[in-house]
Amino acid sequence: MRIDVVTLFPAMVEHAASFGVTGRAAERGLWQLATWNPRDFASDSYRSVDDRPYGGGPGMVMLAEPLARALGAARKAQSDAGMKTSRTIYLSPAGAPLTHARVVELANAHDAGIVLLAGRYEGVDERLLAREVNEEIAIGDFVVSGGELPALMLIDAIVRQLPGALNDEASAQEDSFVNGLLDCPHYTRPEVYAGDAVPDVLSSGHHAQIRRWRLKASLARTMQRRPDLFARRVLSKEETQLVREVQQENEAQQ
Ligand code: 4HQ
Repeated sequence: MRIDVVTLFPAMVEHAASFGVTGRAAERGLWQLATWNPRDFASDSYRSVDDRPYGGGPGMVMLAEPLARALGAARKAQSDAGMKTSRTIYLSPAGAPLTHARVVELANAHDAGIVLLAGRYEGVDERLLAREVNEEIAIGDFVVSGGELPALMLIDAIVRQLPGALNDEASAQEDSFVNGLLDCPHYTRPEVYAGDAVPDVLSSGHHAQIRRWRLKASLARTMQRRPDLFARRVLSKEETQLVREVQQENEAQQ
């Protein structure tokens, strides 16, 4: 997997990606990162990358031309490295909300290069987006100061899905969202913390009961905290029974 990022802050992206799961996965050769600074593709002696918005208003807009040249260089580098295709993604609050399903699709297309455009200021000239961008992705309904952190979040979510990226392959399969449910609660030592004991079943060694307890806890949490996710979930026979138990326990509590 190869990911190229067009950014005014290449060191921010490279440094952040060098830690933890993404850093180790790069050392293992599972993915490669390259960054491209639009400032290096500016055409005037000030190396301008932004200008005032037509129509007036606050803030600045990123110029199309330096971005087009930076994106072109990124795609050429991917092609020279043997990638058959490149897909350009702009990180933007106006994009399609990122989902685990989209992350898995992008991670599975390992032979297609990914080019991420991280904008600053008020955004990017719309004509550049229309000509050069295949897809806009939002990491949430809130605004941050640049596309670098959203790009890093997308990178991290993709890279942790690559086979061999996690030391325990099972952990990627049990996380929140993987089966359309929130993850269950986790506990470690000590067995009693601040007067609170770990649920008995988790120390029982009874694997079937532990699995059932965790599934039930995931269902209960998802119903409580993410009714939108829960409504879309098709329940198995076992899950229907567990949901009934959760509802009975909740009614007994009222
Ligand atoms: N920005 N999801 C504005 C975001 C964002 C988001 C990135 C801020 C683009 C120009 N990106 N720049 N939310 O807030 O992806």
